[in-house]
Amino acid sequence: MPFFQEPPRLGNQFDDDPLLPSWIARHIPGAHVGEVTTELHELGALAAQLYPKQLADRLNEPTLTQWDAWGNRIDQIEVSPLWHEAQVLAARHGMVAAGYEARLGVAARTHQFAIVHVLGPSLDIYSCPLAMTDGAARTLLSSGNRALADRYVPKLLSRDPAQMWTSGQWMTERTGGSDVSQTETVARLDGDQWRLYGTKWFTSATTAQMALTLARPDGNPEGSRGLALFLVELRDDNGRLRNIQVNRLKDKLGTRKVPTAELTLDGAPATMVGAASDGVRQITPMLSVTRTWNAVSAVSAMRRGLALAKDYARRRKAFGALLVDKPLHADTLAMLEAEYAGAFCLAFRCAQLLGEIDHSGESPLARALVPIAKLTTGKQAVAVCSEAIEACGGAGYIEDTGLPRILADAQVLPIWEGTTNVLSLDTLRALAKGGALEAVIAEIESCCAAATDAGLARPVEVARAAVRHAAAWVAEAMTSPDRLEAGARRFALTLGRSLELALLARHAQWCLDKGHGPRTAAAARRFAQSAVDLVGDSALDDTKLLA
Ligand code: MFK
Repeated sequence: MPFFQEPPRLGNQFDDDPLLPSWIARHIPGAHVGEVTTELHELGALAAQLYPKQLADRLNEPTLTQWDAWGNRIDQIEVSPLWHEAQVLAARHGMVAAGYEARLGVAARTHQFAIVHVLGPSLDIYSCPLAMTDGAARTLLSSGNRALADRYVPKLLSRDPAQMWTSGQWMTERTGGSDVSQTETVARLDGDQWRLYGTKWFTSATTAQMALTLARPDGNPEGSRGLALFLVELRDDNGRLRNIQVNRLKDKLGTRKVPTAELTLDGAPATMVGAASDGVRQITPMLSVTRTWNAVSAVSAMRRGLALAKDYARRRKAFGALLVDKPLHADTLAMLEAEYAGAFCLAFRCAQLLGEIDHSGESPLARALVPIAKLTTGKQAVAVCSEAIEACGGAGYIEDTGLPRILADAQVLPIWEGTTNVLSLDTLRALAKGGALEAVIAEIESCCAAATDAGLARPVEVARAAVRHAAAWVAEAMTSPDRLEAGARRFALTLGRSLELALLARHAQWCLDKGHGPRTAAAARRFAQSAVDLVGDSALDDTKLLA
């Protein structure tokens, strides 16, 4: 009988991972833990059922039809069958709406992102339009424009698939997606109607019904202050695009299910959301929300890779034993699990803080943690997903196993919504506002102080030492702008990894105290063995020689 390797299978994506149930038990108000746990268990089963569909749908990608048979410009985008199903599931399961429901108070965001974490990886990056939809709802609610919020937010937060709208976020132009001050799109008044003219270079999920975007009202000055924030309804009542042309769909390394397009706006009608300037500041609520989605999606991408790699290790025999029983393979999986656990704690802490922002506005801690969580987890997702497919050997590199897509999709996470370097600089900007570094240090210290078990002594020591070193470095580097900027990524990653370790140790202590077992403590100890303190001055002259 010839040998055929059994492929990895996906189990219930809630039950399989003890970390999420313990986090829910700790952070969801007691009266609701049972109902949320049941809901997540059912979604975990749904996620597993959808996995074979994802594999079967692998080669279906969005298509653009620009012309009909009679020469009319139609620019119709058709998405994959699983995307149609994802739209229905996302609405029904409240993947956006749950974050705004009052019954769980500030824990609504924990509930929402737990749903995203369990179900999201089975929806072929439908998380992208959902993230922007959530960001648009938060931005409209924060804008003070009551009429716009009343008109659009109920659609964005609907749980009815026939009523729910999604929103795009068009910030990237040919001039780039980082320095949006160079935005070339202009806004002109046509009677009472604003109209937008320009090219948007990277508009994700162009199937959305609306978008928030930046444009420069005629006569406004150069630079980002001269930009204003606009809302665009993409289609008229007949479903035709309103003075918008889809030039092409983007040919991307990953996220290939997402219909990302390049658009020409040729007088697209738009509504100004707030004042006629300072659009970047007005869109920042969107950035905080989508960056939190990015962090949670990074964690769920790691989880998906690990779930498959671990299942494979229990099915694959080599050198006389199952991989899971091979000490080196088990050691590698343990290291990945620890990275995942640290990232999970930081992303879900960020989700919790988003809940606090929703209720009482932005705090210095939340302002700093969002970019730190996004940049740290984005990098971890690529590293962990790369290791996860390597753990499946050659099969991990073969497209029709479906495994390579995990890595290709993860590669977008450190790029969109602000690259690692842009967010490292954003971290410095957040800290420059005052009070934020102190808040990060206090967060780490309070976690460390609570982690009293002797088995957590080393993680606590490593987290404290790393943040102390980072704080000392930044205080000294302040005197040299070039040195500060050059070291910003190492500094921000050190804060991110110290936070992860401290939050992990804190959660491990809770798990020990409340009968959730010693597994999280093991993750904290393993994480403490990895590089947490990445601060280290590199001579600027050496950098010049090398770069
Ligand atoms: C699963 C997840 C899926 C997500 C799907 C998303 C798909 C969409 C794809 C994309 O759109 S990718 C493009 C994404 N592009 C970005 O995320 C932008 C990256 N660049 C930055 O973040 C820059 O730092 C920024 C554009 C904000 C810099 O612009 P400016 O004009 O030089 O900003 P400036 O002058 O520093 O800040 C303007 C105001 O905003 C200031 O407030 P004040 O006017 O009151 O002083 C800042 O404090 C404030 N601000 C800036 N960044 C902020 C912020 N406030 C809060 N949070 C922030 N992050």
